[in-house]
Amino acid sequence: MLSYQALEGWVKEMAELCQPEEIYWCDGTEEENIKLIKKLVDLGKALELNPTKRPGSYAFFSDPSDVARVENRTFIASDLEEDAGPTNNWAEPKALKETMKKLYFGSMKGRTMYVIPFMMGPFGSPLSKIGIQLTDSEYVVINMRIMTRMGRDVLKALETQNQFVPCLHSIGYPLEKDQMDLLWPSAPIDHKYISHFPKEKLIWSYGSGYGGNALLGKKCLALRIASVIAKEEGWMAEHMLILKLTNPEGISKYVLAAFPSACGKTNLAMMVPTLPGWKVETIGDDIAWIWMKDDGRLYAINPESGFFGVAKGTSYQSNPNAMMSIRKDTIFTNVAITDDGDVWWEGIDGPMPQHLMDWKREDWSPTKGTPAAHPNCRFTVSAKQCPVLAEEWENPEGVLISAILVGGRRPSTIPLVHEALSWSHGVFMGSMMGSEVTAAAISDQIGQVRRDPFAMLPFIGYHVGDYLRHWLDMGKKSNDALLPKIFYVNWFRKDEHGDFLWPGFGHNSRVLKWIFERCEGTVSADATPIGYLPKEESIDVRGLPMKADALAQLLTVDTTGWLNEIESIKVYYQSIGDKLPERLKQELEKQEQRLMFEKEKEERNL
Ligand code: OXD
Ligand code: MN
Repeated sequence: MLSYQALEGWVKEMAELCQPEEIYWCDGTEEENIKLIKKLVDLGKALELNPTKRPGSYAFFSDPSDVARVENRTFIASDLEEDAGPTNNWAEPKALKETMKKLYFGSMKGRTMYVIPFMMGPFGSPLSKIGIQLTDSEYVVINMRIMTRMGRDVLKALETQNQFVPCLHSIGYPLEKDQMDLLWPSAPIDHKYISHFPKEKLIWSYGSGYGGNALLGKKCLALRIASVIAKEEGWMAEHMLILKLTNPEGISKYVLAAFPSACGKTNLAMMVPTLPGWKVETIGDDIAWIWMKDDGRLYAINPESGFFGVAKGTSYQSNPNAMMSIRKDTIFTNVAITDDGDVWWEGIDGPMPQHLMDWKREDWSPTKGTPAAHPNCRFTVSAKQCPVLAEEWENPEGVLISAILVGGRRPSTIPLVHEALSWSHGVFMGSMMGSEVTAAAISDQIGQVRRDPFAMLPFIGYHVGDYLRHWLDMGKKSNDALLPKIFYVNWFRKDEHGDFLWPGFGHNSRVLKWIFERCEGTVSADATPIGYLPKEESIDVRGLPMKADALAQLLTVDTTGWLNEIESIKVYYQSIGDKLPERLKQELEKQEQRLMFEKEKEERNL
């Protein structure tokens, strides 16, 4: 981090390196935003959508080589390789800086360097952090304005807060005199670097203009660098949604949920419950910063101020509140465009159009055989546009967390929901969570589980073993009665024909109800070898489109499947190496013993 006094010197030094034509300090105002958007439209980089259909909204189309986060070009440059651990790409900090300096040298020629002061977290929160991003991309500026609190007020806050995380970003496409610009300039893949320097708390990103590679407040600052700061300072930066759940009596509880990317965090955060009288409101859909107060309880804030959601699959059926959020003043990236100037993507409501402009800006019709929208197409929208945003979403003091959900896509073995026996058993659950690989593309991994501890695999800024120890240490500072209960949920279990057993979406409220009641202590559960499971009668399935024995299947403990799972977790734990906490090995052994005991019982009863 740097101090306020160092700000001007750092900007000057980086400008000398990148050699922009001019430097512009962003104030975050509406006028500034309009000016930048006009520039992008005039250059043909942004397309204004039909204002009668989607007012104040614009579409961008990226280069086909720059469409997603690039995990293999993402680096943790800790002094020692062992501090980055087996799940990160490590680079030696000095050498990485030398390589990147060569790339940055003159990389902003012919462009403006924008200085973006931004705050992650509500103003006045003890956890909020200031970042300053330098970028040569107007697209990044207008997105950062939505995703973070950006502008003049942040510079004011910096005077007292004093410290900021310096974030340097260049798309890596300088313009020599008279050189024509591209619609989406970026650098070739082997020149892209998304680099983190954990000791200095510094971010250097080069060569990509897309999403988490370029909007540096999100994954780079709020997860990778924040996870390092959090470990040092004794709090947690997690890849989690935050939701507020209110029962028919008007009692509210706050819930965190960690699911791997593209497993429905945004849908759950904005869910419309199908259970009468229950209400879900949103605090955040992607990241939570969590800390323990003197009362020994955990509180959380959402460091972001907008949603950078996957558009594909979003519809009034899957997520009506997201659809209502994006009716106006939204930035769309890599979606398709209808003939009347609106947006379209696979999975959106309504009949398939016969003609579109696809995300590559080419003519498209259903016979073309390619997706019209990119699978990772996105919307960027202010949280304030979400119709179910909780009124306390910006409370600097955070919200009191009652439950933490972990989960992923698991067609077999894992039941619909089970509750951890203790905090450390819950950390065990989070450590082994993940999704089964089903996409034919990665054929050698089909059926295998890609373990994604607490959905943080690509986002932990240090060694995964130390990260899991930090989770256990957080628990040691309090006691289980005060800590949130941890639950493993799996909406994706399938029957023997490959059909989903659980209808999902708004019906997930029926599982949330059981979780709520467990936190209240008003519903009992069955103690099983893997944790507490609901009794069948505790999950309200009235009116659900489900087969007769589906709930029983969803709530069985598949002892043999679980014993295989234990073997697979052992292999995965070995890959973490010596830093894996002993306590987690013990949790694994205890679970294995409970399962073996159960298996013997089953065999005796046969
Ligand atoms: C995201 C991700 O974009 O997790 O939120 O990839
Ligand atoms: Mn995410």
